[in-house]
Amino acid sequence: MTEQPVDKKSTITMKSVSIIVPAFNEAETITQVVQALRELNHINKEIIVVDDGSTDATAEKAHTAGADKVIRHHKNRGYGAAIKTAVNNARFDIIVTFDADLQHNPEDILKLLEHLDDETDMVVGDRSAVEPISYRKLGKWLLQRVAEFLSRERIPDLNCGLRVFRKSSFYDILSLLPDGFSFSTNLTLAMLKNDFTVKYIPISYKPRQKGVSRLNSITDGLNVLTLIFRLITIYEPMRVFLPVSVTFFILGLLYGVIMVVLTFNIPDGAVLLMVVGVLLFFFGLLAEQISELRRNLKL
Ligand SMILES: Nc1nc2c(ncn2[C@@H]2O[C@H](COP(=O)(O)OP(=O)(O)O)[C@@H](O)[C@H]2O)c(=O)[nH]1
Ligand SMILES: [Mg+2]
Repeated sequence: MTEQPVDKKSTITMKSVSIIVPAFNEAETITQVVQALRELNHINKEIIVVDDGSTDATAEKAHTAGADKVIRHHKNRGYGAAIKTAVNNARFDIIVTFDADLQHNPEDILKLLEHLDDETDMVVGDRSAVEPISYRKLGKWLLQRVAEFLSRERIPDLNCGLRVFRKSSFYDILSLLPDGFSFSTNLTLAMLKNDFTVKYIPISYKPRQKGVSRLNSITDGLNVLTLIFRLITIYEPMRVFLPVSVTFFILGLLYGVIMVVLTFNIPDGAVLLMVVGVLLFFFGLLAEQISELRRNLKL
């Protein structure tokens, strides 16, 4: 790596980074994004645009605008799949992900890079102070709370598209990363659960001016619920299974004791509740073993 840390400024100056721009039908904005990234000084960079099966001229425009690499997926494979393709084709160890819709400010990349020191594995843009209020916020808020519960850390912005990390840490957790939009959420959580250090730095964020967001409130709302379930079972099953199983068991026990006192009879319902409690506990243990194995074997 060509890093010569003389002073703060030159530490940034010498960094070589691969900037990845995942794009799906962003012909209206990709030219401006690539040009703005090209104008970014103080870093040695390559710009990789992944056109994820767009039906418009995204790839051609990215190429004309001067992207170093334009990689095309023949069909739409998802945000996460696009990042994976790009990382596999990246020249440098430091990876930056940057949205194709002009919502991010390229100068913020330098800000994030400044915080990617030897003790830090990933720096994530934090939009919490500047993001407009929307109906999407409820799902996001819920997901964020679950993520904080699972990681036992404060997470101001779980899934910002502007982030920097190292290829090496990325490959360490690759097996936990999905192909779709939940990629960003999983990347943050997988890093935290693997004891990598993640920092959050406030960035500016503009509303989308052209094109439409690919997130859909209903399907993505449902996806949030599946995602929460998936995250829990992957990362920390017992933290959910244990309280639920204990609740079932105690309810059954209380019901049983009350009925024995009142009728000298243990009702089937009480036994059932306790059995469910015990079974859930064993399911939790099993899930815990699988989660542990996945993490150790990087399955
Ligand atoms: N590779 C890939 N990128 C996508 C897809 N959908 C959206 N993107 C890109 O992901 C980034 C963020 O998407 P966007 O729809 O703006 O999401 P939002 O900013 O959370 O509303 C943009 O650069 C999009 O072009 C997709 O299906 N595949
Ligand atoms: Mg956007």
